[in-house]
Amino acid sequence: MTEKLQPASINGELTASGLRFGLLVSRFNSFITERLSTAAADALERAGAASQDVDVVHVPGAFELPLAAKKLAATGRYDALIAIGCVLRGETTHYDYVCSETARGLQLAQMDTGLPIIFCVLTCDTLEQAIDRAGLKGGNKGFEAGLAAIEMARLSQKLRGGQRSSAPSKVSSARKLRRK
Ligand code: INI
Repeated sequence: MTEKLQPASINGELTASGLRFGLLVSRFNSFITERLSTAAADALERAGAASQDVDVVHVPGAFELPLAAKKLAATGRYDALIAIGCVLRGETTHYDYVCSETARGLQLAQMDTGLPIIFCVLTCDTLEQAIDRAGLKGGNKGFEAGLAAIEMARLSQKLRGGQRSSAPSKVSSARKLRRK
């Protein structure tokens, strides 16, 4: 009988000690974006990041996030960036342009530079929906973005170095952090 195949598992651990992060925060709808930013920083801190290793950069609106992200990435100082914004649907098509260009620009910046850039831009029809995603009913998307930044930073380190591990899954590690 042949043994069952046991593939090697490559995971990014949720340990942030020694990693450097940049948070890009849009001032537009700051009532929401500041809550997301606080929760993202909380996730980084709980996972062991040090204050001196986390920078916060403000931009006017979500549309400005991609350029600022690309410039921060080019400094070579960071292991991951988190782009934080909140776009609320208005009565014109402005919303569609801001959403699509912000998402496209951030993905381009991430692919061009090879640095993980976490997409923490809420795109909502109403302020109520945004509030639910920034700390109330739906949890906080900023905290999730913080965890994603740590995981992608660690995974990128491994994929650069070709290391393998059988670390615990993302889900179990995330649960442990939330219990702290
Ligand atoms: N920017 C946002 O981050 N959220 C919005 O909801 C928004 N709306 O609704 O207009 C918004 N517009 C500003 C935009 O991001 C740019 O800052 C502006 O167009 C200048 O380039």
